[in-house]
Amino acid sequence: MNRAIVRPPADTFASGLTTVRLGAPDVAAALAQHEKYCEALEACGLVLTRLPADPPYPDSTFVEDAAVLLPGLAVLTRPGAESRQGEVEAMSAALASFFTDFRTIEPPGTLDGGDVCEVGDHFFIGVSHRTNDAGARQLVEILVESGLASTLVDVRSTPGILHLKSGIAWLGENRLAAIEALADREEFRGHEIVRVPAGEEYAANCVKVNDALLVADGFPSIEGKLRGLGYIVHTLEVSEFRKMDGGLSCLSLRF
Ligand code: CIR
Repeated sequence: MNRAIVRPPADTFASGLTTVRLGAPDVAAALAQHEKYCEALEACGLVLTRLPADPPYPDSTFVEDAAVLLPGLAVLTRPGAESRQGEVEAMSAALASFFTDFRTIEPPGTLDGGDVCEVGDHFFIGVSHRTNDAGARQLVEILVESGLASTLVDVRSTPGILHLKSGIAWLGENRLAAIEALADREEFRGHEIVRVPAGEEYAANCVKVNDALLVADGFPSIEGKLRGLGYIVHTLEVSEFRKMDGGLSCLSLRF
């Protein structure tokens, strides 16, 4: 992985979608947190494409949801929230600098990138309140064409998570971080699970970038557990994005 696409929050950020009741985000603080996030990605060796803020789309800083990037192939999603579907056009234009081969998720399918968890050459695809069965199955077909296998994971009745990756993250090799509500799921059998302690669920959305692991700041148990496993952990404050149901992975498309 050597590149990432990011987009800062727009001044309309606070009017985006949210289900958590943590109050309105402070846009200036969100911008500062976003800048630190970008610097951390750069420190991990990534070259960033920094897209401009996109005020008509308050959730557009969560770039991960608009595309799924595979080796040599970009899949343009069809976000499950109608207010976000227009984000894909600008992402398609940005990706045209790096990809020539594109596929799209077509109606009635919906799919958010936040529901797609790459685990080496296997993919877990969350069926959620954003990604429907039709969208997930379209992605399965696209992955098959690329010689990649996948497993659907229905998270619609898992409380407290918007997307699959709100609750699990790939930590490299055969290892996943997972919240308790997902840790024992049949779909993950055969993987080593690092259980995210109750009360620290938000930190399950961590991001492995080359040798480093980006983890949300303020979750000392899971941070200690991950350091104990030998990870080089960089903690980042993302409180303002949390207020809008977003986490570390959603803020970049890495490839
Ligand atoms: C939304 O509800 O769509 C945004 N407020 C948050 C999206 C977070 N994205 C992600 O977890 N991949």
